[in-house]
Amino acid sequence: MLRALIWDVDGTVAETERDGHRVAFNRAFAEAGLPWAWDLQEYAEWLEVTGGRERILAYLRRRSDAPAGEAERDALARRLHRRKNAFYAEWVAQGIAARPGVLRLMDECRAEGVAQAIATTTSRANVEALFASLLGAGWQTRFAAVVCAEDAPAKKPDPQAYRLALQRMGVLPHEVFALEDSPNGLRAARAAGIACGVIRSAYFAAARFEGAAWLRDDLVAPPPVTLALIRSALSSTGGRAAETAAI
Ligand code: XBP
Ligand code: MG
Repeated sequence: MLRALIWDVDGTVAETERDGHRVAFNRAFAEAGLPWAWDLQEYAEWLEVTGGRERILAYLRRRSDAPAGEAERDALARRLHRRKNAFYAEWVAQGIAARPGVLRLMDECRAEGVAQAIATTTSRANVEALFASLLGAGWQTRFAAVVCAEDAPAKKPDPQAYRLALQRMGVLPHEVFALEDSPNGLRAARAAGIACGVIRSAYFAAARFEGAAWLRDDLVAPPPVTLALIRSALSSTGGRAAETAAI
């Protein structure tokens, strides 16, 4: 029985990476007087590192013009990441759209009493900004659990965020279904024993998604992703070894 739907955030709920996070990282670099900028292609490579602070730190370790000591690099990454999140919040405040079908599926969950949770590697402040913009001030009441970077420091593909969401909701892996857009996100859900459908996003359009319950370009192309469709995917996988099936 489907008791809960767990949402990934970036790329799944909204297309936030290309014009949101990426540009905000670049603004933080520029503000700090650093001659670094991630173009569309380079950002695709750095997106493999989940977590914005971790992404900056990995980049600093690679650059010869970054501080040589790990402690200084860590301090710089934290500083840049804080500023990056402030720039990201500014971007979200200008107005952002959910991906097609997301709000409809969230409403369907509410109407049918299916609990919802968030399991993301992104910072709490970014989740706050995004969902307040999409759903309004009382957005938290919609979710039985909101698991962010601060709650689950072991980032996807580690299953920590998903395991914590299960624990906080008091549900078992075979009773829930996850929605993701990235290979690391899919791996995290599967490692927690959760069946997972993938909605391709701009940055992972060509990625391979082995073990997805299904793989789609969006939630709306016929047949649209509804709770009935998710229930049928969950029962056909038994919530365990989900196989990729195009629907
Ligand atoms: C995607 C991420 C995040 C964002 C940046 O998270 O990897 O790191 O790119 O946000 P998800 P932060 O798909 O799990 O929602 O700077 O706050 O980490
Ligand atoms: Mg994602």
